[in-house]
Amino acid sequence: TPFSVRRALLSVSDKAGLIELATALAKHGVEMLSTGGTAKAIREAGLPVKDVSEFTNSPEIMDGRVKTLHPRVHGGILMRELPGFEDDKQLEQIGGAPIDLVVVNLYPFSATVAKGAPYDECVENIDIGGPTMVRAAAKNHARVSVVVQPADYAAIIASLPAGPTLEERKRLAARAFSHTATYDEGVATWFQGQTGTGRNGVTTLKYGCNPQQKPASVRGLLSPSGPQPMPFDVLSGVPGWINLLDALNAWQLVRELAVATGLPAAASFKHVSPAGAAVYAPVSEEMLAVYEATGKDLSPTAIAYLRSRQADPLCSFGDFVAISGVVDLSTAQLLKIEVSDGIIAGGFEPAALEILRAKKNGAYIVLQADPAFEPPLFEERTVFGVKMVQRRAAEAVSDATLTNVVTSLKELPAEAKRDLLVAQIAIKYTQSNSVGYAKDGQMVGVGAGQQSRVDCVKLAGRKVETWYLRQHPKVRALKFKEGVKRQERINARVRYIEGDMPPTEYAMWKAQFDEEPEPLTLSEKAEFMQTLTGVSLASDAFFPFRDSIDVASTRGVSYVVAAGGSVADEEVIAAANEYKMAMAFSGLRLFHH
Ligand code: 93A
Repeated sequence: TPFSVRRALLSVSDKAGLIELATALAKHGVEMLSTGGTAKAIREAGLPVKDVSEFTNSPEIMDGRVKTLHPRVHGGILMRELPGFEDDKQLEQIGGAPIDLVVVNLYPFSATVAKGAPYDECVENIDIGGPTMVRAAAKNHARVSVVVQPADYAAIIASLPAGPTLEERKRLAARAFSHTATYDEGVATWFQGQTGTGRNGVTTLKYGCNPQQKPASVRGLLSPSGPQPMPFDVLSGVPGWINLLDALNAWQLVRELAVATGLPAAASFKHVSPAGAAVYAPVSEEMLAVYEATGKDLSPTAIAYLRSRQADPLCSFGDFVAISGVVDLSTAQLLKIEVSDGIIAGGFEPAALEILRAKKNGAYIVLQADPAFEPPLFEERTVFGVKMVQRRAAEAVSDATLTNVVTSLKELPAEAKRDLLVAQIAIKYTQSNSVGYAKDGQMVGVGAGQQSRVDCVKLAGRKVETWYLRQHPKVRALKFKEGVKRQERINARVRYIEGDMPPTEYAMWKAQFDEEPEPLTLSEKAEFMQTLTGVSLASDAFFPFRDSIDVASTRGVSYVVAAGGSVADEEVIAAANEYKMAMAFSGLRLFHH
């Protein structure tokens, strides 16, 4: 039911379109009440208007801080004209009169902040009276229309003299509450930045996903109990967007891995997927030599990181590191020589922190995670103007995912269980599709972000092959010239193993050695790969065909965990049986984006 508009209250900071609206209201005999500047503008246009101070019989005071905050205004807006209510009588008793249309737009708080105004000016631009009227009018949309932006004036003009219908008033009310909610969010966020420091404040990022995506920032969530802290403090450096995505994913990974295994855990991230991840396990002298880490004093945490970095040291170049516990001196010394972007950890020994802070001339990013932090159960993000909300993947990967062994071979030895857990937890934080191979508590091949499952299995399998062939006697025997740098040696070994260098590249490669190395032949590689066994493979969803199992069989896979639930399950189980693999169906899909 449309109501005829008897009385309107206009109080606008943005005066655009005001006179057109006031002209139409005047033409339809609507009485206009207005505040200082708005009244002045209407009056100057030669239209009749009553000052709110006259309506309330109470002057605007305190430089306009109190102008509409009066029972005659709020009674006039909130008054119900319904049977059984005596609101009209009560309004009359206080000398008020019904207001049917409220046209308000608020002090430009965000624009004031954006132009870099001083603190006091920002505070002065927090509108109090405006939102109060807007909320009151929106609440009483059964009778009152509320307009918060010039864009809606035309529709109001068109609706006169009856005024907007109930349906329209509801839409206007929804718009009004969205308006005040975002307005208050702007104020709350500003205060978060003013009053909070570190994880309790707003952190400006180096830039967003790309250098041209500026400005960029992060902050904890606003909540009914106040701004929430972020899960980390920045101890050194200025993180960028991707650094933080790496850090937040990597931290979750190592945290879950340490809980699941009871061991120190580490991860080495690149582009929001792990290049490697590992828990502590003893390393042989032979492996230390392959990893060029002989003769170092390595703590369990340092070994966990060494193993996470050495899964795929080519990919880990410039990584973001996560350590589940406290970074000790041994780990920091290991990191000192690696090209790396930053680290997140549960803590830092002072001497370790000093080393890390000095890295990259002080640009190395050091984040201290709060081990006790728990995120809310629901998470949201915006993509292309769409807000997406979901329950987060809160369920921990546990032994329970390994109880439904579907193959003829039923036994999963303790080491296999550990490796299957490590692999599942690693791919839980890997961009999908993903699969991961693990051995001895170490990821030895992670395949991320492929659209087909078998491509993941192949990609990660190629990494497993490279990792394992680095242990081949011919690779270990490569004698580099003096002065060839660490990363160059790493890359050169990988290219030697891959064996697909075009002539120009080969000439440059060869120049790194005193003597031209003999090639590593296909048959030598195949023969060596035969000796790899006991590898565990985890998939973030079911296998849609047996092809993935066929590929996995060439990389020493003995144990598999996948979600299961494909129409091809029987065929996949049969394939696993042919290769004498033990395979569990976890029933848990682990897609991650
Ligand atoms: O300072 S206030 O919070 N106190 C008030 O009582 C009040 N009433 C309206 N600000 C108040 N307003 C705001 O004044 C409106 O939201 C609008 O943005 C502005 C219009 O003032 P003027 O008509 O003097 O230009």
